[in-house]
Amino acid sequence: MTSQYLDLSLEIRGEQNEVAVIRLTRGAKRNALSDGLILAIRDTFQNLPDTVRAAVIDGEGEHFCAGLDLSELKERDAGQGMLHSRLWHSALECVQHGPVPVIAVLHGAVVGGGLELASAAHIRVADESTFYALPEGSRGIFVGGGGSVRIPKLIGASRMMDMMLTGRVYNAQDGEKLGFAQYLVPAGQAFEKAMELATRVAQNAPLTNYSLMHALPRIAEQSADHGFFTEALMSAIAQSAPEAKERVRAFLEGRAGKVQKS
Ligand code: 1HE
Repeated sequence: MTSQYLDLSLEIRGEQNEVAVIRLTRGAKRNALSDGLILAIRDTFQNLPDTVRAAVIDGEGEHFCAGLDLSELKERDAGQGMLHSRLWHSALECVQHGPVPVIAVLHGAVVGGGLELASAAHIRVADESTFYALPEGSRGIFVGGGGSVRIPKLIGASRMMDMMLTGRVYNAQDGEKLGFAQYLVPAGQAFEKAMELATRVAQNAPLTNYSLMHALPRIAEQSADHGFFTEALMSAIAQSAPEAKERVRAFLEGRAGKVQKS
C-alpha cells in the first residue's frame, strides 16, 4: 500500500504490512520543512495502519533534511511564531510518542529542524555522507521544533551550545561518536540498514516496544526512587501480557532463538 501527501509519501512494506516507510519527497528544496510538510508528518504518524509495528523515515535526494523552510519564516509575528513552534512540537511528539518505534535514515544535511526531526526518532542510522549542524545561530533565530529538549539528551547541552554559538558542523564519524546516530554505515547503505533494523524491531512484542518508547525516556527524567517504581509497574504490565508468556515458554521449550555473540 502507498499513499501520497504533499511532499511526503507513505509506503507499507513487509509480509504482514508491519513496516511503514515514510519519505520526505521535497528533494528539490533539500526536504526543507514547510508547514504543509510538518502537518503531513503529524497526520501520517497519527494515522498509521494497525498492522504497522515499526517505521522508517527517510529523505529523498542527497540530504535528509535542510530544516525549517526559511521562505515561510519571514512573514510571521511573535504570536504566530509561538503557534508555529507549538505545531512542530505536536508533530514531532507524534513521531516520538506515536504508536511504533521510528528509525531515521540520515544522509547529507541533517541540519536545524532536520536534526530536530531526527532527534525525535528512536534509532538513527547515518551514512558516511551525513553532517550535523544547527545554523539557527547564524540565521538570527532559535530552535523551535523541540531541539533544545531532545538534542542535549543526545550530545549534552554544552555541545549543543557550541554548535549554535559557533556554527560548528559535525561529520558522520564524529556525530556517531557523540551520540547523534547509533549506527554508521557506508554511503548509500543507511536505508537498507534501517529496513533491516525495522524488520527486527517489528518482531518484538508490541507492548515491549511501547514500554521502551514511553517509559524509558520518562524514567530517565524521574528521581531514582520514582524511576524504580515506574520500572516495576511497567515490568509487571509487560510480563503479564499473553504474548510475553508465550515468548518465554517458547524459549524454555527450545523453540526460540538464543542470544548470539556478535
Ligand atoms: C531551502 C532550504 C531551507 C535549501 N529553506 N529553502 N536551515 C538552514 O539554514 C540550511 C539551509 N540550507 C543549506 O545550507 C543548503 O541548502 C544545504 C547544505 C542543506 C544543501 O546545499 P545544496 O547545495 O545541496 O542545495 P542548495 O542549492 O543550497 O538548495 C537547493 C534549493 O533548496 C534552493 O532553492 P532554489 O529555488 O534556489 O533551487 C534553496 O534555496 C532551497 N533550500 N534549504 C528553504 N532550509 C522549528 S525551527 C527550525 C529552525 C531551522 O531549521 S533553522 C535552519 C534552516
